[in-house]
Amino acid sequence: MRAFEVNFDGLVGPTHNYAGLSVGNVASLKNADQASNPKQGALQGLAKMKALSDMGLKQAVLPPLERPDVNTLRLLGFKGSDAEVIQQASQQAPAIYAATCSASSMWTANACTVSPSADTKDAKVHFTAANLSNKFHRSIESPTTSRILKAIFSNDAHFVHHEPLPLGDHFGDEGAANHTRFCTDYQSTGVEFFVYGKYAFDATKPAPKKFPARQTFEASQAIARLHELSTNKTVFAQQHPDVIDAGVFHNDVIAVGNQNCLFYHENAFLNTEQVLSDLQNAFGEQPLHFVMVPEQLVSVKDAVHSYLFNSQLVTLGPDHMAIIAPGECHENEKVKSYLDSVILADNPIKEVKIYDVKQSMQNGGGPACLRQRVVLNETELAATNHSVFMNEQLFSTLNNWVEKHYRDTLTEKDLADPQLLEESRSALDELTRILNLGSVYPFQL
Ligand code: SUG
Repeated sequence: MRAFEVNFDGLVGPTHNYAGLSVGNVASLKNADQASNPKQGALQGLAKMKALSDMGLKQAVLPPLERPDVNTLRLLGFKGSDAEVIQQASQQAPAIYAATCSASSMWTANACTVSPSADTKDAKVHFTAANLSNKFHRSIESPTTSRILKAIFSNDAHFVHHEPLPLGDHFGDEGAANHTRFCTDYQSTGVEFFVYGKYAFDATKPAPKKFPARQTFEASQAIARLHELSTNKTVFAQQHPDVIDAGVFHNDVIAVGNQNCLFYHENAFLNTEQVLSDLQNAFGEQPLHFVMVPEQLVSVKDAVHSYLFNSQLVTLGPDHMAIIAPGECHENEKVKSYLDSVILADNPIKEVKIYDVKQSMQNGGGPACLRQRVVLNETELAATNHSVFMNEQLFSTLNNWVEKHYRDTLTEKDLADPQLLEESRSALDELTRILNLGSVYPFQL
């Protein structure tokens, strides 16, 4: 049976803002306190989704979360009506309040890790929502994310949903940002590749010194166990601690893989030779294409600033892949000339397509952060909620919905306006009807 890769992109939420919440993420800190434009952010994301759908790829949308998260603020002791909770929290604890306003769920690469049915022992698609333990503003995402995933993939004959791993640094899990799958074609059993930043239970092992490693080895192993993956088709690799310290807070900022191709920076991994040989051994006889970008051509610094590797690598035909890259890659001469040359070299990458996702980029989220890849066969596709799939009609409905509900500027001061919560709730209420999700948000339960 045929299977397809479906990209589930996160819709930028109505509270999208720049609060400098992510230590270790260079763009997030650099743009802290700038005014954001949620409307433009959402429209940029929708345009990218529509472009991929027009290329013949399967494209779907994941909705944003309810923000500000007044339920979390209540757990922290703020009381009264929603407006009173917002007023007290924004005045007494502005940093905590900002964290509860983040629209960070737009980066759906971090929503969960998914293993397709071709890889799992029970031949079902397995989902584990990421606990995102390392950053407070992200650690509050998983309860609603889980409800949304269950509303889209609701048929338990095909889909298994696991609880997020236990919260805390030991099992820090950032979802698919540190997970890649290699396969000959999407329906075949693949090799699942897990990249971690440190060992939580062994302090003698190498680890970054300046910035946090968000994903642990032990968390990656737990996901592989939960998803019932074959050990001979699973590869674990450590990210180079020095690149984490240079601002590579997820592996998808320094490497991206698709089918038989790994596009990666020379300094991405510790023990690179071993990693490549483990991948090839697990993959079997067919050769993998290892497209390595040397430091001499594109430095880690340029990679972090341009987000070259946070591109999507998509298959448009046999031996024909395209890199979906952010506009920033064409603003950097070295990166641009690398991209001009890679499509002429002997590898499956034949095209480069550039999209403007600047609103998200300014918080450290490129094209690949904005999407979660879910491989589904024809039966599983038929069992998925179809209202979330991109087409002409949904594109136009969602553009109108954004125009109707979103603001075109947000500053820290605006976040404290209780009216923003009302606007956000009425937008999300309408969205759950458009996407046929039922009740998924705390205000609807
Ligand atoms: O977790 N930025 C996100 C960016 C996530 C990118 N995702 C992937 N690489 N897959 C993060 O650091 C910044 C929010 C702020 O500062 O307002 C933020 O959360």
